[in-house]
Amino acid sequence: MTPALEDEFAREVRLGLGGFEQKTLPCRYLYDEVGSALFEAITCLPEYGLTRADARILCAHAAEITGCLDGSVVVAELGSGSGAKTRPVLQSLRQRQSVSYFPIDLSAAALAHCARELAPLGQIFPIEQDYLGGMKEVAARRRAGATLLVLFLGSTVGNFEPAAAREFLSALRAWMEPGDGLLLGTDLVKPPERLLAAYDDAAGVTAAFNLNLLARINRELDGDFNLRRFQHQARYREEAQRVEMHLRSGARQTVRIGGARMSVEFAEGETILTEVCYKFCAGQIGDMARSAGFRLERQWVDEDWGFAESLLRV
Ligand code: AVJ
Repeated sequence: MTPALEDEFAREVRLGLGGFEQKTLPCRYLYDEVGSALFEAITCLPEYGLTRADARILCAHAAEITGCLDGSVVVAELGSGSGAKTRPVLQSLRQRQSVSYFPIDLSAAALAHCARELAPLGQIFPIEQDYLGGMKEVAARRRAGATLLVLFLGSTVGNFEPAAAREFLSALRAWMEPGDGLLLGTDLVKPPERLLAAYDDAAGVTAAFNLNLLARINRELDGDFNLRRFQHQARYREEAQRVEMHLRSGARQTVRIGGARMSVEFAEGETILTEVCYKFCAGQIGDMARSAGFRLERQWVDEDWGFAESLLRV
């Protein structure tokens, strides 16, 4: 990481682990190179049907989705990953026009991967930025007169608290124009056993993904977390409709993090909250859309897993 980003990581670690309340770390730090590779592995797990459901809907309905938008369309995507899910959307657009695609990602490796995969389908303009910074750039560079289709897939919107999700979608909308579309992927509420299995798989990949956050603090901030003294834990809070990922301290212990100039005390059983994953009812998405200045135009649901793709319009 650049020194500035490293400072920010240190600051957020100090903020999240330094107080007296529930300890917490921002989930975006789960995705360093190791974490991103582990997440890719999660998407292949039998227990984690989310990514396959997302891809199934896009594959089955790409023509309908792009058919909702008229005129010439340019595509942007928030968090492109490898671009595998996006392929059918670009393919269906290519049958009527030339394709311009702006993948936005903080990871240069992810952008390179997706540019390599999708280059045969059209012109790719990778943007190495956070989501809103990238949208600002798309707004400046999009072809005049074209309709913008923004893809926000994978239920990443579920990692925001509800108020923050509305704020984020409003900020996104501010970089869009009337007639533009936002395709929003959201995981739906399902039985707790299924959700818990999806976030605590038998092979322990999700546990490794979560624990890697402590390993990353050791690597980048000179921490001395003993990973054997922490355990991955997934909880489902039905009333809040959210899964939580925690790291639970198996003993009373003190951890020193040199790069954040701090020592952290853990009681036995105390946890660090590392991620919240909100689950939705199909009917809630229209309300969320409206409160952010969109209207819900169409929705496609995968009934096997319980996942919705919603086309929102400005
Ligand atoms: C890609 C962030 C949406 O919340 O389900 C997978 C991340 N965390 N397993 C999700 C994740 C644990 C995933 N998102």
